[in-house]
Amino acid sequence: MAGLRFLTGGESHGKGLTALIEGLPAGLPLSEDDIAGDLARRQGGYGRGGRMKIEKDRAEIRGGVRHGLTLGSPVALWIENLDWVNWAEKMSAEPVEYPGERVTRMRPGHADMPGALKYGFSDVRNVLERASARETAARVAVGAVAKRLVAEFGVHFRSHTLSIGNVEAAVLAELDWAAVDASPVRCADASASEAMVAAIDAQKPNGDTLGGVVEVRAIGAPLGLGSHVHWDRKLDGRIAQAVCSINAFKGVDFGDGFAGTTRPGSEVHDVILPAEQWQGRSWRHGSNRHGGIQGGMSTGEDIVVRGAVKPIPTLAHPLPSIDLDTGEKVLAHHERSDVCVVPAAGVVAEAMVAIVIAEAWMEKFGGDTLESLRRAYDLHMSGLVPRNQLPDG
Ligand code: EPS
Repeated sequence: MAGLRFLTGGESHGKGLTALIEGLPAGLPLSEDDIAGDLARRQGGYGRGGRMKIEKDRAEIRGGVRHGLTLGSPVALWIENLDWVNWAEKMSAEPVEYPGERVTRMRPGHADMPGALKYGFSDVRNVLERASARETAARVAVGAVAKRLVAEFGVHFRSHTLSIGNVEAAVLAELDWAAVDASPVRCADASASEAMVAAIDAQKPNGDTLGGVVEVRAIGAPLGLGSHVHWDRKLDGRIAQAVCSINAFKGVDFGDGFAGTTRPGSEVHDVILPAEQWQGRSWRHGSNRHGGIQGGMSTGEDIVVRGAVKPIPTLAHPLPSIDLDTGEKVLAHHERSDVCVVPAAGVVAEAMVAIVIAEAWMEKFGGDTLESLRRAYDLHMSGLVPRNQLPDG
């Protein structure tokens, strides 16, 4: 089924991150600058730790593009870890004399415990290096490529922060995306933004961390991505999987989602009303409580996805845990860490939603070239009209 797929490789303090994207059409304009902006957005956000002062993420295109256009072959990306020089011995691929202290004090809430036991490691570092959210830099690079593809058809993506800790943004009828970009926590509500910064500051001396909720919108996706016919073709199911796969994400909902469960159906479902020409049709939903997906298919409305981000589990004041070697009670391992990653998590979620939309796009419109994709897209769009307006209708 995969119309587009990708893999990433690399550890947090290894030499760098690799991403390989398979299934892009030939002829798509693509440059490293198309990827740079999102990588920089992911690195920002109030509440990050010392690592982001070291890294200056930039994706190098190492394959699949010639003279600014994709070739239809896999696009290979490389992001260097600038911190690698400080870890060259500890993270060496070759055997070394001093591999560094082993990590054995497993962090509650991290991949440490299940990972070390499942893979039979005596050093938790063998798990935590790959489980680290550093890997999300590679996903954001892939997401930028996915965005570049669907941008050819006018689709774009936004994200913002809805809450951090117990500070919630006001529900705004119109979101000011410039205000989101200007906010250190990527929140459109200026007073909530200030309160979120204060909440993060308040946790720092406690050595504690904060989670929150982010929202992603895919704007301009046409009706008909995904399908109702099989569980694994449903667009909402696929987006949920992709967003939940991001480090620290614990929940996903669409449109009114969980909030809609407290109201009767008549107050939840979006009525379909006559409208001035909209996407070729003379009707449109009166609201978008469904979040742009019905029956596993996009409806043409904005796709609205929210993700719950737990407070990250690396605490400067560590929680009680167990030592992997001895089984005795200890305090969990702590290195340098972030207080809050919610603003960055929104950028990562945006990338994952873009990847699923681009995947579904390639399945629906297929094609080896951007031009053939365009033809299939135009044909599809011309059919989304009342039956009596079809040539043989
Ligand atoms: C992370 C711990 C921190 C974060 C890291 C994820 O890294 P370090 O241990 O080097 O201080 O900064 O995130 C990134 C490196 C990144 O690029 O987002 C963890 O344990 O998950």
